[in-house]
Amino acid sequence: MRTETPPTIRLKDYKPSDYLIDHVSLDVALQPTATGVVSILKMRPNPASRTVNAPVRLDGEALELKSVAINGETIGDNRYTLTENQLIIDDVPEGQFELTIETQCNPDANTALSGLYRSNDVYCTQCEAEGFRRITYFLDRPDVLATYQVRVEADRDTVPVLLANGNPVETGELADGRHFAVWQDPWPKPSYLFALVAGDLACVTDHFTTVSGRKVELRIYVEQGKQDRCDWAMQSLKASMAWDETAFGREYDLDIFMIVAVSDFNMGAMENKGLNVFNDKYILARADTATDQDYVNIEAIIAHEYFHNWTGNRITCRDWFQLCLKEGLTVFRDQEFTSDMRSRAVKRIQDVRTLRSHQFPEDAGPLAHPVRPQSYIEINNFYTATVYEKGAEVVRMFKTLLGAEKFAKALNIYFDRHDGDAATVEDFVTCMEEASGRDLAQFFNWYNHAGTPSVNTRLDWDQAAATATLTVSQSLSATPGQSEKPDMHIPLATGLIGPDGADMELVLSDGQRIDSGILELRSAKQSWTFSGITDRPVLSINRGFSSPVNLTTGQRDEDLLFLMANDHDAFNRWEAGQTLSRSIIMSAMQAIKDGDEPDVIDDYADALASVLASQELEPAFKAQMLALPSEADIANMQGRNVNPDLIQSARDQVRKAVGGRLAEQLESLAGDLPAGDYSPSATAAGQRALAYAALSLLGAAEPAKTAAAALSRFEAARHMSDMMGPLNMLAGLDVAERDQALDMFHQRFTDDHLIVDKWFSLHAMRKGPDAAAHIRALMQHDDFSITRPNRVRALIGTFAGMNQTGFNSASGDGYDVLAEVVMALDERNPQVAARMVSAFRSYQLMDRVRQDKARTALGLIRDKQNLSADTLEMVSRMLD
Ligand code: B3K
Ligand code: ZN
Repeated sequence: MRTETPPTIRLKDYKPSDYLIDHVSLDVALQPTATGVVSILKMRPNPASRTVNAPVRLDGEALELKSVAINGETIGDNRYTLTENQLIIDDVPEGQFELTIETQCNPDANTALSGLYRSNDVYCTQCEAEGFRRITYFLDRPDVLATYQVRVEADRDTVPVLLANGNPVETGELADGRHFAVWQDPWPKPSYLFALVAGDLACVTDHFTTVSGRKVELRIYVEQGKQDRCDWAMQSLKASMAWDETAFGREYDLDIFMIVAVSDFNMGAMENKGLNVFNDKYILARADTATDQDYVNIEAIIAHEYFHNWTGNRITCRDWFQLCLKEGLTVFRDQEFTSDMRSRAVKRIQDVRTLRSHQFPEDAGPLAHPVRPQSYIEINNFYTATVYEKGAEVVRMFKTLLGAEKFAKALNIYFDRHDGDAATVEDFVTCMEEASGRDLAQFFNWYNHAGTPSVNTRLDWDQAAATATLTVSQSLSATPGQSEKPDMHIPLATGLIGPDGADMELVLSDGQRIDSGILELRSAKQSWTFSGITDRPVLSINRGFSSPVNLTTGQRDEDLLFLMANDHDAFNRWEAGQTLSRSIIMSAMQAIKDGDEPDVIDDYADALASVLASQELEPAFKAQMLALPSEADIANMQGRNVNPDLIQSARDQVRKAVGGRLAEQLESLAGDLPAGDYSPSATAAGQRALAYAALSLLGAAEPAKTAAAALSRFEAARHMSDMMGPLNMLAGLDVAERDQALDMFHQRFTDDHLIVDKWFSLHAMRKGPDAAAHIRALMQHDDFSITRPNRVRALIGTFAGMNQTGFNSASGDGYDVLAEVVMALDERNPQVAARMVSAFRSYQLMDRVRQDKARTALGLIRDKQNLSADTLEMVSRMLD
């Protein structure tokens, strides 16, 4: 057990730094186990600080201090104090001064992959959030912005490529087979955006000419031999640069933009100024190695990191509590980009699926926290679905409330006013208020209050008076640390649909027209009475998922079927299908429990059949209509005393019934693949998505027959998407073809680490009580390695995050496997361990037996010797 409790950092305690650093000159002499760093800091007291003659307190971690000099004069160790994580210099000259610090660090010993580390012989850095302090002593906080000049030096033969942020200024040869490169970044930046990469990397180049005619060199660095897998990434980068100019008026600002792909990385990617570092999973793609989903992810993540150049880098965060300021806004921007590049309706559906599967469970359990948290122990634990995805929803709600024009105006004010600043959420909201002239104080609750609001509606039609009264109420349950909840300001995009399928005009009884269709719910209960409603209206509310709420309309099946067929809002057509199928699954659960016959699904299947037959609807949308709510979604809806086995049986039963009823139509769709060579286009990918959604339902209906067909399709496949379609289907079935296909897949791609990851993920989806034992066996496989984050995420992350019955097995085996992995990982890489342990976040939904087993597993982790602050914080929040 730990003895000391790590300190809690609070937003209300924020104070400006006592000192500023205007310029950093860094000299890094790379050696695998003893890298020397000389840092020269041009410092001065911060005029915004109230403390005079304060000591200089620099952050540092896992560093060996060699020397300290002030204005060129070395000072003795009597002039400074060295603690485990600070270098404190009490007495510094007044005004400006220059501090020179010489340190040494050990990249090879850095298994945490934070700071400077080496993996596969490539030196790489990761500094967000607090990794720079593992490279040198520094004011490692985002509100200290400096320009940087970086000289990197290494062995010429083994480390030919030397990269850092900014523009290249000089390279040269040195004695003893060493060489160097100097980079200059003219844009002041916080230390978390620092990056350095060095190694034997291959490079693919291109260029982009910005709107004002600046020619920017583009480079993507990858492992030698992987150059032919960079085309899509390069194309996506150029598309992102062009889109940010037209959609947001943002131009790139350096002579060169570089991306480096590395295979061991704690996260997806990182937006370091001018030198983005990526998990190679989100760069490398070729038709025979990457799926449609990989192509989509690459396009979106390249865009996301590129967009950070403005939302995050040019305007950064004052402190880490403001993380959503850059992340929520940048996710919103990448969502808009994908919507413009692909199908807006399908993108919205997918984003809401992600929100429901990742953010809603977080908001409903012990890890719930506001979009802007008020305290943390380890900030890396707050790179969450709430900060990112709900943060993006909050930005989207601004757009809904303000309208596109005023929203654009607000963002322009934000970019103009705060360029070069370390800003706050308040700064951002002020821009929204100024552009719209609205008071958004109540809306601000979305930043401060955790939890997903519940919204209930009721529509009363008075035929005689030709009016319809819509009554909407809201409530928000208590979340950890927040027992009192205010009324939220909830924009609801609403329509009343007439029998002809067209929207009726929304005219309030006082004559006011609501042309935008946006109703603003601001109190616990509100009513709107619409006049001129001569026919019975069907309510379509929260269109486009205008607010991230749990909605209950209590609509009857006929109305949901009507919406599925008629709503012009594509999102709500899909949503009606989800609501209906969820209630069918829930009744099937009840029927199984009672030993009854399950509900008849004819109407629902007929509605799906007409969706599939439609000439207007795009295939990608139809594929979404075919996918039932996930087992986890049903569990979240149920809210307590969950038995995942029952959910799975009921859901499988419904899928079987639907698959059986639609078999003929599904057969034909499953065979309808795009002709010709592989294209990652949205159209081709959509057609494949539909074919494989159809195949998957057929697999539920007729497993034996479909499995045999799927195996042949797998063998005949000419690219990775056509391989993974049948494989995904087979992975969920208990048939011999599954094992045959998986074995062939592994044999064929043994040398390709990204594809071996896919193989592990497929195995992790094995359903039922033996799943945990299967995971244990795979952890003994030669290809499994606990030191490779992608591998751990592929096997353990998929198992704990996606395999409901396997992970939540009543025996507790699934929980035990995760606990063991977390404890083993924690010693090497606390960030990844803490991330993995969050898979326990919904254990309180489970029945008593499972809850107890999960609590025991969490307790075991908490009591482990020397547990990191990262994991301890997560486990404690879940056990509280
Ligand atoms: N900003 C990084 C995430 C850093 C995570 C640090 N634990 C990637 C991104 O959001 O774009
Ligand atoms: Zn981001």
